[in-house]
Amino acid sequence: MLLLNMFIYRYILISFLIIFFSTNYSFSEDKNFNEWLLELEKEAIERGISKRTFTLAMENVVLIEKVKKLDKKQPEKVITFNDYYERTVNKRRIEIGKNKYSLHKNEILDIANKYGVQARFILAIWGVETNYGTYTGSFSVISSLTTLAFNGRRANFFRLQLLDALKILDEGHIELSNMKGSWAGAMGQSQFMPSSYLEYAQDYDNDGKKDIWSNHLDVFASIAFYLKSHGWDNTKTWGRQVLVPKEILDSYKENYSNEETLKFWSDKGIKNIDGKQLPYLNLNANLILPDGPQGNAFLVYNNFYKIKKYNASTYYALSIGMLSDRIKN
Ligand SMILES: [Ca+2]
Repeated sequence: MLLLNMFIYRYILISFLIIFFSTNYSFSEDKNFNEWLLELEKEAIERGISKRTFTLAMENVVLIEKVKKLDKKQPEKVITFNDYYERTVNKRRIEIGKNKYSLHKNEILDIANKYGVQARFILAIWGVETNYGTYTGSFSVISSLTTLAFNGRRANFFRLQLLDALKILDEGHIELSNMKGSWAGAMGQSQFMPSSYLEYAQDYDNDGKKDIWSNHLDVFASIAFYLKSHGWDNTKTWGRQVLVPKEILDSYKENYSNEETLKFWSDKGIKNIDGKQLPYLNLNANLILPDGPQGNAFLVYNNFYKIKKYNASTYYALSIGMLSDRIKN
């Protein structure tokens, strides 16, 4: 009788657990997942991550249904640059950017100077990535990355990111419960993936922690160091919006290489967006037509391609450049 009661209680308990976890967890994955975790643990320990950190991080890990869905989602339908720009660089974001500049002026100018990246670009990236640190993502980085590493479309990539995230925990920069990010593991106010964090995150205030989640000095320095490490030149800007004569638009793709200068384009009749002459300089400048000949036109310099190292989207890099101009003015 006692045995039967115990059996019933266990059955009830297991049913309860299945119902409780079923939103995030499929029990058919159970066996595979445990084997996978054992392998991961072995690799983590080989990489010098302590068993204690691994156990603490992974004991309550969950596979997140929402992350699986987002991973399978098709890319958004194609939008024009103007649509993207309206979403990304609205009036409010420009105003907040200017206010943040005033608020943090001395600190951000010190950081701009130390790393060699103009303050307005640091602010623009901070503004677009996380709305100046206010939308940093609320997913557990460890659970998101585990979900993507266990059965995502780019499992190998995310497995390495997960191992890097464990290393960050092991180094003590952030508590597990505060290690939050986007569904795909981009972390904190600068939205660094764990591998970028390990290479570029900075402890600017020297408190022993590279805190891109809640320390704005570390955030500014980390963004600046990322750009500088990719070859940023703070004696130059990113580029400019331009007016292009019809003959050039008609023949753009066939006739021009990507190695021309401002002088060259000025001679071809390209003007600044306000109708003024371009600076007559030997500065390399590439003509970019993000939506083809009918849309906006830009001449971009080397720094533009450094912004693309942060996020490979052309719309993104143009928006960062334009937001930085609006913050400056
Ligand atoms: Ca710090």
